[in-house]
Amino acid sequence: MRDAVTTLIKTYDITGRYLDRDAIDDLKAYFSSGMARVQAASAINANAADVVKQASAALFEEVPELLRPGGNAYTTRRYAACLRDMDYYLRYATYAIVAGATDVLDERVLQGLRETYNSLGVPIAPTVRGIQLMKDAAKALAADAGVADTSFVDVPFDHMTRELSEIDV
Ligand SMILES: CCC1=C(C)/C(=C/C2=NC(=C\c3[nH]c(/C=C4\NC(=O)[C@H](C)[C@H]4CC)c(C)c3CCC(=O)O)/C(CCC(=O)O)=C2C)NC1=O
Repeated sequence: MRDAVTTLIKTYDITGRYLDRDAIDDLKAYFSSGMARVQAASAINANAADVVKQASAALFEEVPELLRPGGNAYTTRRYAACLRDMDYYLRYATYAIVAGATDVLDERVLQGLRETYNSLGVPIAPTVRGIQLMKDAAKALAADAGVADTSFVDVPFDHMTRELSEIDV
């Protein structure tokens, strides 16, 4: 599991190079956005339960058949599994925000996930929709916490969306 700094160092170490101007620019960007990353993650953490609750409620309103007999989130057990998955996506997104890298998502969340979902019949499109709804909520929370440019908050959510659905967002 790597963050923005260790990823950069690894890249340069492989070829035995000193950090060049590009690397220094990347490092400056990472460190200068550090407080904003921590602020955003902290605002999301403090409201995580609400984010999951509201995003899932909005998702089930948009796709009500998920909760009906035959739907993948039908039965208490599967409903709970769905909310738990949403919570995983949100929590790991906050780790990736702090790390400034999506490595943690590839390693801990996305590996084998599509296959698992496909074998259990968990539909990808509404899952992706749920992730995007949480992204909107997370951005709003970061903005409320005083983060001026919240575009970095998009990155982990869009990464999970892209990897899950293999489509461009
Ligand atoms: C930390 C990394 C991690 C992830 C991401 C993860 C996901 C994950 N979600 C699962 C199931 C599931 N995931 C869902 C999710 C949904 N169903 C829907 O209709 C909705 C679209 C969606 C919620 C938004 C459901 C319902 C199940 C249970 C499916 C079943 O057992 O039939 C399973 C199968 C095993 C289990 O039930 O626990 C895994 C491994 N597990 C992990 O350890």
